Amino acid sequence: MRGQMASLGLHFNWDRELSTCSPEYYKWTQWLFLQLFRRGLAYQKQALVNWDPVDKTVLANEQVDDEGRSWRSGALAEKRYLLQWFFKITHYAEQLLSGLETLEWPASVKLMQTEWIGKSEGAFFDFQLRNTLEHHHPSSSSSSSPSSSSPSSPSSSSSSPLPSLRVFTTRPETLFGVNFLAVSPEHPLLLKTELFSESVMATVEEMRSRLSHHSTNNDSSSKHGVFSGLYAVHPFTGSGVPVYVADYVVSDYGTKAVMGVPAHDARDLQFAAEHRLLPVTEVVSSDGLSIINSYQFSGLSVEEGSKSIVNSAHSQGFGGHMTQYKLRDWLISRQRYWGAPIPVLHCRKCGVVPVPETQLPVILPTGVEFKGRGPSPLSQDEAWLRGDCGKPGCCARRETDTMDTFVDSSWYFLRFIDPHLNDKPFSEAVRRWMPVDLYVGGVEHAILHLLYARFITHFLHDQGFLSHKEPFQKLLAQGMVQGKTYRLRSSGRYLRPEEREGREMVGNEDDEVRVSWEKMSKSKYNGVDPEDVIREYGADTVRVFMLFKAPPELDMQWDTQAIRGMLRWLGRVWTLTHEHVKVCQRRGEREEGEEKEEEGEEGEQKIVSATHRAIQEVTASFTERHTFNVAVSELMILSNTLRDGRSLSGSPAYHSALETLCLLLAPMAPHVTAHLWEDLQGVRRVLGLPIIKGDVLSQPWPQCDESLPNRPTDTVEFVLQVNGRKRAVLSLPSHLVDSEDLSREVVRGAVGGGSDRGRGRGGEGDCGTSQTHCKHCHQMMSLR
Ligand code: ANZ
Repeated sequence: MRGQMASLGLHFNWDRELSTCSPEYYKWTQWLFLQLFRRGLAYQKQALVNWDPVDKTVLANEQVDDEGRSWRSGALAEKRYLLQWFFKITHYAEQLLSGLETLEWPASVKLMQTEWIGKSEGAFFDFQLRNTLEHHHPSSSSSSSPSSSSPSSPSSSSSSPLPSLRVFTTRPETLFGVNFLAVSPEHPLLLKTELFSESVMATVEEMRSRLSHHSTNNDSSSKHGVFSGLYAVHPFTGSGVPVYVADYVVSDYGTKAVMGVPAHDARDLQFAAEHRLLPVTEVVSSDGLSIINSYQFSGLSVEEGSKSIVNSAHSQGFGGHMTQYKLRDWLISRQRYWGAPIPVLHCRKCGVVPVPETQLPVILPTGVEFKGRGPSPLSQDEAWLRGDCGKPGCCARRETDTMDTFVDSSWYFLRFIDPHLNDKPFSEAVRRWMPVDLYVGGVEHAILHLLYARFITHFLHDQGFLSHKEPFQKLLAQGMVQGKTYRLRSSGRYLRPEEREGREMVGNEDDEVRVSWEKMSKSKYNGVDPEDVIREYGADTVRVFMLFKAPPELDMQWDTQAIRGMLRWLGRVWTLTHEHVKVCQRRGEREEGEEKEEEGEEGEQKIVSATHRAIQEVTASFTERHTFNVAVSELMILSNTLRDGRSLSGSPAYHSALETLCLLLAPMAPHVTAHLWEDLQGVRRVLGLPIIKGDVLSQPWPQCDESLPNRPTDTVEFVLQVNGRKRAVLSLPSHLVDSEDLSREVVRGAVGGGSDRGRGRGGEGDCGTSQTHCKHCHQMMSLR
């Protein structure tokens, strides 16, 4: 990969390279664990976790996608009970939420984090439980209901005082519509098995095992439940409502208990209908504005009523405000060889003992056997397992779980500042250099790496290690490069390149084959080896093509054909420059003083103002908007102006425009411009200009002359449709609206940067120079 980067002319400071799997690095990942452990933010608990049956390891919630699949193996995750290590990211829920406001991130990424943190403001109510086991024990069937009269007349003959049951609701105004309560099969109340009949406990067991074996995929149709035999007293009315154990109540949310309001909640209604729970009383008017059937609260608006009910419950001691977050603690245990070993010992006498900092790193054992199944490979190395907690007669064993590798990446950016420090995780200079000004990364990390890194940075800030709370001030979430895939409709099998031959002749898609654009991958045979394209078109063509093809935040469809257009454009810039150089050289030979005919003020003025517009636009594209495609199209406009004003070739204004073009293009096409710059320097003397020292990349950035006619800097988004289908959104300077330049630039974008002659559709015309008259492209364009 380094070789590929080098051939593209991408430069990194390799002195700062770090490897998160080297003991020199993970020593500090383990140090981070110990900091969290000391503050009670790293802890172990028995939990129902996501189990990846292919990778044979657990996964954090963030690592299971919407379909319930592992982010790594793609397998459907299962639920299992295991003793696991967690980081208490929930402690930072509010901070992580409010911190988002300070960040210059794409709104979509902020929204994803906001929803993942999932703040819900509501209330809790405590319902006193009554034991009516003897009197109201329903028949043993799990779908049975309490006798219809019993909910309104709970027994007062309970043998022992029972606790109250706390529910969490976001709709406190519906309190008077409650006609059952439901607890999750994991509710701690069910640990008091003496309160429940054997048949109830057997059904609960069944529910638990169903929950632990089904995939994490949420099956919304499951509403299994069993009447617990207990009743709860409505805190305001005193009437009794039956308490159910139901699997639609989630065990890791709220209080693991809900108040069922069938009139206003679809899940509750389905449950009530299945368990014949009546009556269903509406307590909010049909227009949703006011409260009805709720005693003294009837007639109040929903907002007022909701407040009064909570306040009244609060003053009477059975309710109050409550805020809940959907965010769960970060499960960091992995049963794999990769990742840093969790630095704790399990001592028979002393329990969990952290490894002292001085003994870090706890190095992964070597020579382990990888079986791909069974327990962690670390647990097979007896010698490694033996540890010493420091107490006499100790008998300790090392923790065999390793840390999720996302822990490594949640702080690496701090280490870059001084990656070879031996005695500290990161240098004091982080205070000066952090936060990262612009962080570029894929949007797939919106709720993974980007959330974890924020959490760790907030934590280190709170511990006084950092002066900033947020790691990445600005975020550019780049799109993906997609390649064309060819898939058999019948079996879904991807075709290899050699199998596709001939098929493209049949209009790219036929009865047997489906063609689409997908993320590049070896298994889909749609990857492109950068070295092949670089060899054929040159590094600069590939670089500028990639920047031009799509704004960085959009996916880009790789089309090798379209690169040719970019090669042609760079060729045009080359030709324009050399035409100018030749004119100057000829003049130099003829004799100085023999001035070239002046083209006139107007032509020159046009070139000067086009040059300054390009400076302004390209600078803004680079520094503010990151719209590199716009920067390239601006340079294309400048080159068009220079082509139209060729008669000025050899003049100082033309020279200065070419030099500026070179400087502006240099970060994108450093190799070509290095040559052009040198050639332009060669004729400076002829033009009576002083020679500039140094190569193109060591020159100062050109400055825009503000006094020249100002160009609007705003960009407008153009939706590009091809044959009625949205193909791209291009961000272009607003001054292009209604101009011929617009169609030229957009069409360039659509056909891949240039003058591909009649690609694909049988050569209907030339899209190179006069696109607006090109039949083929007109047909392709539809702007909104
Ligand atoms: C009564 C009610 C009436 C509710 C109504 C909703 C509508 P969010 O917004 O997602 O926070 N709930 C509370 N804890 C739950 C759990 N552990 N498992 C499943 N459901 C739970 O949702 C909050 C609502 O989800 C709460 O408000 C509660 O049902 C339910 F017309 O209480 B509600």
